[in-house]
Amino acid sequence: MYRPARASLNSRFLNPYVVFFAVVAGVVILAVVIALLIHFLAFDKKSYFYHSSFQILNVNYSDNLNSPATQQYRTLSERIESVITTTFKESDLKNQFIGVHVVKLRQSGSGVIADTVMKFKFPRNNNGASMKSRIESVLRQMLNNFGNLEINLPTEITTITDEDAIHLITQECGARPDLMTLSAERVIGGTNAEEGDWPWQVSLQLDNVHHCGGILIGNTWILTAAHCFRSNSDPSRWTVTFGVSTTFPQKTERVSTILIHKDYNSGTHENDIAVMKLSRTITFNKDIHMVCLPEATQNISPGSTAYVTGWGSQINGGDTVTDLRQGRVYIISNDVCNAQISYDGAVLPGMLCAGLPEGGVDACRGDSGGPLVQQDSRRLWFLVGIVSWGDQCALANKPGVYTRVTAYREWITQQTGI
Ligand code: 4AZ
Repeated sequence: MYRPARASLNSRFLNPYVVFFAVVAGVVILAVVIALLIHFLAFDKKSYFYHSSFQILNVNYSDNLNSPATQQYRTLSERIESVITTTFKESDLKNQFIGVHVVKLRQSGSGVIADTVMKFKFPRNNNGASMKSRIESVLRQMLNNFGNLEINLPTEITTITDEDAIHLITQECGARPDLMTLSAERVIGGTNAEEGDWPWQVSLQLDNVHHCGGILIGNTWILTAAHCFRSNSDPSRWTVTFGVSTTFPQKTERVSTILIHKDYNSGTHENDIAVMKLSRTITFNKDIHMVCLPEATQNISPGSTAYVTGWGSQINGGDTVTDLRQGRVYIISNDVCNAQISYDGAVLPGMLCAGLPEGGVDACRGDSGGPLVQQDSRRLWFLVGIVSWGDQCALANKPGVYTRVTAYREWITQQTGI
């Protein structure tokens, strides 16, 4: 018997599977649209920075608080940072608070003022002024909660731009702008660096060709190795480039003076240290700023992590590279480094070893004069070594040997005033 076609069409339309999938697809599309709307209206967060100065009443200012390298500076800044962090983490702004950093401790009468930068994340549509007053109100509640610090609360906090925050942070030594995010540490060990990762690293160029690494330690001073000048020490033939690429540098500066340690010994590698003065003062930015120098007494613990960076060759006897590379190594005690299978007594007290027991990550030719750095408990970067020498590169039991910066701390001050 003949059946009209419509009937079969009808039955296909009413197929429960088709209806089900159509409904599911519709719900999914609606959910995605609603989720995107909620995301952009409520959850698309932006970072906001605030500047605030806290007066510490029960700590007397002393010269020990002049430099972030001293234990007193570190301890006091850590206490202030920790009290402020705890306060926000226990408040209703706990999900918005990202971090706080003491950018400077300064003298006020006989007491101390701590200048801080605080970072928060709020949805974009939030009212900035109301957030500022919520932050101020949380700070006011902190009054009873300062432990053994007696703090005069700031009457006001100031909203600052991202640029102002970066400026405040990068005026300080060793402070990369990422230090307030609690992000996981980058996994590195023989990989390319990104712009701003090692902002104190410079390339020292002889007749415009990369020759050695160097380290920005002030706005006119570069620290490096004495052996970089064995072929030539005429400042007019040297330039300094900044940024991760030596082919497209962010900045190039001329050199006015080269000061080489007068007792540098090319046979023993002793006193392998020199400083260069730049012809002009450098304006720091997020990608170009100075590292911290440790105190002469700072203890460098064997086994602790350090990073070495440079444009040196990737294999023994190879060419230097044009994009900055970074490697993670561990500090090795002079005793271990002087073992017979290692350097058999050639590592002198003014030197420091770092590497991996099995080799594989190391400085090499062209890295000389560059930095070996470590992070302190406040995540500030300190220079502990200057790439100096080694038996080839990355061999097992033949770690890199560095000039021990703590041993030359006085010498650096005598030459540069830093
Ligand atoms: C060099 O030739 C050199 N593996 C620098 C560092 C090391 C070896 C050689 C350390 O400048």
